[in-house]
Amino acid sequence: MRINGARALLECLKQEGVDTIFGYPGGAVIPIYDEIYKFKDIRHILVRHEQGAGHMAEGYALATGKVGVCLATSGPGATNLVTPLTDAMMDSVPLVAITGQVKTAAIGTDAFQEADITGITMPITKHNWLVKDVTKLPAILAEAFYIARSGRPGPVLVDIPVDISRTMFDYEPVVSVQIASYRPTFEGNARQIKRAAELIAEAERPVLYVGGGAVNAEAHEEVLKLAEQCDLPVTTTLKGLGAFPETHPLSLGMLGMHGTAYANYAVHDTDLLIAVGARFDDRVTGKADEWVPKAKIIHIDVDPAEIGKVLQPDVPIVGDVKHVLHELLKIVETRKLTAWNDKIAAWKSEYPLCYANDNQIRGQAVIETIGEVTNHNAIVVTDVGQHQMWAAQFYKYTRPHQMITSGGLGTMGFGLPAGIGAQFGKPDQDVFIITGDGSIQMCIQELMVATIYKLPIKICILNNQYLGMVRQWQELFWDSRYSNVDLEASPDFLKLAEAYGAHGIRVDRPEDVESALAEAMAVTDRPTVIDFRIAKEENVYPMIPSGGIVENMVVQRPSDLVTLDPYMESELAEDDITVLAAKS
Ligand SMILES: Cc1ncc(C[n+]2csc(CCOP(=O)(O)OP(=O)(O)O)c2C)c(N)n1
Repeated sequence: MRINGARALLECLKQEGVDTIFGYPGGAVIPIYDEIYKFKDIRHILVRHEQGAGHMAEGYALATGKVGVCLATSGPGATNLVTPLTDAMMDSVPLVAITGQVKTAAIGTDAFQEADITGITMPITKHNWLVKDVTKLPAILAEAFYIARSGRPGPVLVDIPVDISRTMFDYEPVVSVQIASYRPTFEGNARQIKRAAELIAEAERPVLYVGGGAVNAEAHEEVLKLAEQCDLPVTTTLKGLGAFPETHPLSLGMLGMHGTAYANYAVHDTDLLIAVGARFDDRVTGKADEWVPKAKIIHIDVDPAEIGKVLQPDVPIVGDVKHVLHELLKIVETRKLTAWNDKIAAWKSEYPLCYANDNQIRGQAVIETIGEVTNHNAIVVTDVGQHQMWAAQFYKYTRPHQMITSGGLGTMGFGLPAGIGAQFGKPDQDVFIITGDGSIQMCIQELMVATIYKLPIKICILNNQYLGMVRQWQELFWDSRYSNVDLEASPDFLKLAEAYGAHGIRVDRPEDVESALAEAMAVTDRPTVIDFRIAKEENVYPMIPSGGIVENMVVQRPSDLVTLDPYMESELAEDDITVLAAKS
C-alpha cells in the first residue's frame, strides 16, 4: 500500500487496537489531521489544552488497562505534554504520545515552534524516538506500543517531522517486535519463590503490602487467593487501591502518611513484609530506615531497578507479579493466623477512620455517601489534596482499575481530564471525579469536552475555599501562617457549570448531600458539577508527618475528635457530636 507517513501512523494505531486518541492540532501535525479527517476507524477527541489530552489518555489507560494515545503539535503543543508524561512515568501508565516536529531540514535552526521534545522528555519517558526516515515509522510505532505496555508500563513519545508525515512510501505492517536491549523478565526465580514460601510458612505476623504494580499486572485474583490461603492481612498503597477488596475482613485499607492507623501499626509490628508491585515510596515509608523494623522483606516486582532502591529485601523476586504469585500459590502452605489477626482487629476497633458528624458538610461524609449510593462500584477519579486522601480512605474500593489518581507526581489538574478519559474507555460505568476548588481550576477547560460528548460524569468539588492540603501543613507545621492558600475568591461553580453546558448543583447542608447525589445520578446526558461547601478547616487524619515514624502518627480517635479539631472545639459542645466510624 503506497501511503504517506501520516496515514501510516493511523494504520499502525489501528493495528495496535487503538480506537480513541486525544489531541489538539497545529501546523506540524496538519498532515496527520488531514488523514484523521478521512480515516473512519479511529475516534479523535478534540481537547482544549494538550495537558488535557495527556491526562485523558492516562485516565483511559488506567480505566481500561489498554495503552492511551495522545497527539500534539510541535513546540508548545509538545511541551504541554510534559506534565502528563511525567505523571505517567511516575505512576507506570502505558501511554504513547505522538508529537509533530518542524521539517527535518529545519531541525536545530530555532525554527518556528521548534522544541527539542525528545531531549526534553528523555527522563520522563521509557523511551522516545525522532523519526528521520518514513520507512522506519511502522517499526518505531510497533516498538513504541510494545515498550509502553510491557514489563513495567510507562509513557513513550514518537516525534514526527512534518515532512515525514507527508512523504509517500510502500507501507508494510510490522507484525512482531524484537528488541535485543529490552527484555523484561517475566518469570521469577524458582529458588527465590520457594524461599518466599518458606518465609511465609514461618512468619507469625506477616503483612501483604500491595501496590499499583498488582493492578497493572491484573494480579488481583492471585493477591486474594494468597491472602485467603495464608490468612494474610493486606494493605495497599494509594495506587494499589482496588487490588484487594476493601470490604474483605483481611483488608487494612491504605497505609502510609494518611493511611489507616491499623495498617501502619501492622507494618510497624510485622515480622514479614511481602511487597507486591509496590515501590516503598516515601509517602508510605516515612523514615525508611526505621520502617518495618522487625521484618524480613520479600519484594516482588517486574522492574529490577526497584529492588533494593529504598530497602534491601531478604528475598528479591523480579518478574511479572501475577505470574510470580501464581507460582507461589502452588507451593505455599495454608495458614491460620488467629492471634495476629485478632491483634489487628483490636487496632481496627480502637482506631477506626472517623470524622465528626455535625452541622457542617464533612468531605469524608461526602465520599462515604458516594460509596453508598454507587454501591462501591463507580470509577473514582481524584485530583490532588485533602479530597484525594479522603477519597482514598472512605470510598471502599472493591476491584482494580476503579481508583484513578495521580500518586507519584501528585498533579493537580489531573482529575477532570483523567475522568473524561476513563468515561470514554468505560462508557457503561459511573465515573465520579472527586476534586478540590483549587484542583478543578487547573484543567477546567476540558469540561467542554465532557459536555460535547454528553458524558454523564459527576464532578464533586469538595469546596473548602482553601488550597486545603497546603493549609493543613501550614496549620500543623508552620504555626498556622496561612500564606497564599485562600481561595475564597473563586468563580461561582454553578454558573461555570452552566456556562459549559453542564448541570450544576450547590450543597450547603449535610442533610442535602444524598439528594444532590441522587439528582446527579439521574442526569445521563451531560456532566454534573456539584459544589459541596464543606467545613473550611478540616484536616486529614491519621497523619504521619513527612519523614516521620509510626510513633509520630497523629491519630484521630472517635473520642478525641473535639480536642483534635480546633475549629470544632470552638464551635460545638461535645454532646453535639456523634461520631461516624467507617464500617470497616
Ligand atoms: C500542579 C500542582 N501544583 C501545586 C501542587 C501542590 N499542592 C498539593 S495539594 C494542594 C492544594 C490542593 O487544593 P484543592 O484542590 O482545593 O484540594 P484540597 O486540598 O482543598 O482538598 C497544592 C497546592 C500540586 N500538587 N500540583
